[in-house]
Formats: sequence, C-alpha cells, structure tokens
Amino acid sequence: MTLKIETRSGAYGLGDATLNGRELAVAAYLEQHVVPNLIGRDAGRIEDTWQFLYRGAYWRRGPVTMTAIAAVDVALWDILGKLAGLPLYRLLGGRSREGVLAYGHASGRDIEEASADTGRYIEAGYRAVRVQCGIPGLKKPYGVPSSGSAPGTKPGADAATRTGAGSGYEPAESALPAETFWSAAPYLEIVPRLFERLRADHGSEIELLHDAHHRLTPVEAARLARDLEPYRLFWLEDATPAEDQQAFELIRQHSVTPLAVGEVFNSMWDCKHLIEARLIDYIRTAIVHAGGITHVRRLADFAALHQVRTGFHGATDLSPVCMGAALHFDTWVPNFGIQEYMPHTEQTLEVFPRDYRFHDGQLHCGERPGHGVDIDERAAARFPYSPKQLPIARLPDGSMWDW
Ligand code: CS2
Ligand code: MG
Repeated sequence: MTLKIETRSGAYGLGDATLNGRELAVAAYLEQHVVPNLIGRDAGRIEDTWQFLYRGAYWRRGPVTMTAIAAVDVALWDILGKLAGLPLYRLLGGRSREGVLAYGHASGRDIEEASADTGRYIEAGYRAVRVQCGIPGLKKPYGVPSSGSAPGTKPGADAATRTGAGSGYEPAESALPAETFWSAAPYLEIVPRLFERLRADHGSEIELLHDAHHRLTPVEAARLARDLEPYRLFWLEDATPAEDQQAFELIRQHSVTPLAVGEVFNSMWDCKHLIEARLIDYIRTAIVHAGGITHVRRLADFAALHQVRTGFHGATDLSPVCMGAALHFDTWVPNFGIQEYMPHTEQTLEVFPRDYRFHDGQLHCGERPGHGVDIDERAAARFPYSPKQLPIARLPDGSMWDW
C-alpha cells in the first residue's frame, strides 16, 4: 500500500502504508479520515501535520492509525528532500556511517539445509544471517519453506524464488489464514543444536540471529536464551509476546543473549518500560508502522539514552519505500544496530525504482533528493491487489497460539 502526496508546486512524495493482512483497513483510514484533512495543507508543516493526525484522531495509537500517519509523514519528508535538493539523511543530520550492516534470512527444513543456506549467504558477502530451521513433527513452522530453499538459489534471492522462505511463511491458497501448529518442546530442543552446528560449520565471526516469533512463554524464552549463550547470537528476536513487557525481566535474569523486539509495536509507549529497564538490546519498530520518521526519530533518541540500538524490521511485506526511508535513517542514527534485509521480488522492484544497493554485507542509501524510491504506476497496474491474511497457529490441543 503506497501513499502519494502531490503539492500544488508539482512536487510529490511517497509513503509506505503496508500493514500485512490488514492493508485495506489502512487504505480506508487514509481515504476516509486522513486525505480529506490534507487537501490544501502546507506540505512543509511536517511536525504540525503529525501532531494533527495523532492528537486529532482522539483514538490514539494502534497499527492502523500509526501506519496511516507514517505513510503521510514519510511522503512529506520525501517532498521536503526533493524541494531542498537533499537526500533524507542530510535533512536528519548527515552521515554517521558509510554503510549499514544488513542481515539476510537463511533457512532449511533441517539443520543440514539451514547450515548450507547460511553458507550461501556468507559466500554472498553477508556479515550477519538470521537462521531458522524446521521443527521435527511440526508442519509449516514460521520461517521455513516446506519445499526448502531451492538448491542453488542465490542467497538473498527474492521471496518468490525462495518459496516464501524469505518472508517467513508461504501465502495461503485462499485469502483466509493458513493454519499451522506449534509445540515448544521440539523447538527448544532443536534450536540450540542448530546454532551449535552453525558455529561448528561457519566459525565465530559471522553474526547469527534467530527469530522466536512471539511463540514462547517467558520461562521457555528464558531457557532458550540461556541455552543459546555458548553460540553468542547477535540477537534472539521476539522471544515472547512483547506487549508483556515485564516478562523480559525473567529472560534477563537467566541470560546475556542479546534481545530484540518491536516489529509489532507502533509507538514509543509500547516499549517504554522495555527500554527504560534495559530489558532489550535492540528495538525493531519500523518507520512504516510507528508514525513515520517524525515519531521513530524520537523513539531512537529515547532508546539511545538507555544504550538500546535500532534493528529495523525489513521483511518483504514492507515496501521498498519503507526500506529507502529506513536506510537514510540508518545512515544518520547514532545508535544504529543492524538492518533486516530481505530482497523484494523482481516484480516489486520493477514497480519501485530505487537508488539503494547492497554491497559487501552492507546496505547503502543513494544520494537522490528525498528517500530515493519512486513508483512506476503503469507497472503497478499489472499486479492487481489480491487480499491475503497472515497464517495463524494452534497448539496440539487445537487452542489458539501465536504464529
Ligand atoms: C518476521 C517478519 O522478518 C521478521 O522478523 O517477523 O517476516 C514477519 O513474520 C512479517 O513481517 C509478518 O508480516
Ligand atoms: Mg520477526
């Protein structure tokens, strides 16, 4: 979902309004409640527009509202850059780094496949790799394609080529959620063995990450974080559902494995305790879902006060517009940690001409004014929207769980 804002002077800006599985809600929110308020407003009043859309909504926060606000905010910052003739990172305060450390998504149906896929990413120059593997007895667990990574697939190949491996799931045939099953015991048994093998196969230099994807209870998360300590992960992500911020105190009591959280957050209020109490090491909240650059800049500064670093969500359900804005932010932000990078499909990249690039394990934003990403609306018209929803997960007894 992409928002395009045009000014009377002919300048235009793009914002990403993607909210995977709930995109029509954001489209309706924009069309019905936001766009009518933008007509005739001064595009240069970025902060006032943010405050108007946030305070004026009365019903504050939430993923739909904050994604809609983010789309407007990023489009206005894009316009400002174009009118100033400056790349976005210059408007934020200039370069803090030449390149932005990126991590890719390796996976496999078993440890063997996952380690081989990790090796492909290392050969392709990645310095950091997230690794997920199949769980014995569980069909279609998050992050692992049932068909495996097609042998010989180039690392970082677009999500379609990797049969959903990159995106972490395989779209359901229908628009309704695919049903998956979850059981913690086999997962808690195989994941430490996976990382033991990865360290044995690939050594200690490569940064390794893992995404528990909200599926563990606090004590299970504490156990996994403890059991992974010997393998020195860069981070363990979404160890337990993060709206229960106090739960992370238990994990911290048992392990020094770094923790990352926040891709499902949409405002600073969602993670205030996690950051103030230093319960996490990286905050993943993406520009597209948390009110845009204007709010995430405040969040990053608050995190910096507590030595928490950024690690933006960068899955392929966030568009190249979000990635473009994120890379300019990553280039500026002093407390940068890492950027998730899943290359989009060829079709998506055709729709979004962009000037960022991946080289030698790092991402580099371009120097074009604004965030450097455009849209080819004729190309976009060739790919009509088809509704999809994210998978759901159930426990063996049939009760609902977190996917
Ligand atoms: C995952 C995401 O990339 C990640 O860390 O958590 O792929 C997530 O599953 C999707 O963004 C959900 O739409
Ligand atoms: Mg994740």
